[in-house]
Amino acid sequence: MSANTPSAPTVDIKDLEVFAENLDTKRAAEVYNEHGCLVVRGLMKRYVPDLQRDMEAAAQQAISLLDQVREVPEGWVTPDGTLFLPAPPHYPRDKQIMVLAVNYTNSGAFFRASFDDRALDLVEAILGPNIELFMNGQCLYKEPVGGHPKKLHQDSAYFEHRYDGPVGILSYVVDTNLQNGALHVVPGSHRLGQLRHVDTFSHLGLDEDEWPWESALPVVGEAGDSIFFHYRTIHGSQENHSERPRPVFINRYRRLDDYVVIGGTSAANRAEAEKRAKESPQVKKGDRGLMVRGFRPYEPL
Ligand SMILES: O=C(O)CCC(=O)C(=O)O
Repeated sequence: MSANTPSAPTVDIKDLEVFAENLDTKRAAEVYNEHGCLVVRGLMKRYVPDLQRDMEAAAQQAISLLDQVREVPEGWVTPDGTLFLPAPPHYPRDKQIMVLAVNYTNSGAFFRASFDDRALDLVEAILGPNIELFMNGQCLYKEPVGGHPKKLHQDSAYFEHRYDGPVGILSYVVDTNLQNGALHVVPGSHRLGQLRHVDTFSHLGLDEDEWPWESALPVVGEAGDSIFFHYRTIHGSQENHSERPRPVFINRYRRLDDYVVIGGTSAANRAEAEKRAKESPQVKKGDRGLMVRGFRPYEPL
């Protein structure tokens, strides 16, 4: 650890936690604004059985397509769109699942979860009345017995926005703890601005000497618990050392006027994108997400 290593979080999980039953939306939004993260116990419980079924079907499908895999800079992609990383030596395969091809276009349960009323009441309290979906929904899947870590990072390293960026909601599909890869968050880190990221096993991540796991707070939770996080909030999760898969799904939302200004998946392509953005500042183009709240007035492109 370096002399500047951040200390362990002083915030306790109780400071971040509210319950979906009897949700006080205003207070929950205050917690999010203060800490850049918020845990809503039980918020997505009703979607879990269907999502678990869809994610398991997709995992089997992706594995059956491995003979048609294509190499990409981030790893390998099967024809259905599942991203694989190198597997540890003891795996029966040389590739392990990272991002599963389950999204709003192939899972009804995932799409329904994206416009859950209680979730959107909260997103509206954070972002205001007019809200669009950002991206198509994302499912991360840690295979059993050593499934990949996602190193600590800010999502803004991957998709920096002009304004406040997307609010992410990551939901557990199984009970998730320190053994199978609980999400870790660094409360308050949304105020640190954009931090320097380096290449890691799980793509862009923070330098582990500067941001060790001890600087983050693990969020142990049950299937259906949701973690809201600002796109600059540092977060990540360690390997799944249990005997069962550890899936999560992520819904992301943003204001209608917000848009990506710098994108990247590696230090090199992110640096290129930064250079391009400096040379010719980005403007909002046609990347409009589906509306989940409010109205989008006509605006010529
Ligand atoms: O699967 C996880 O726990 C981490 C997901 C994550 O950090 C991300 O997608 O940005």
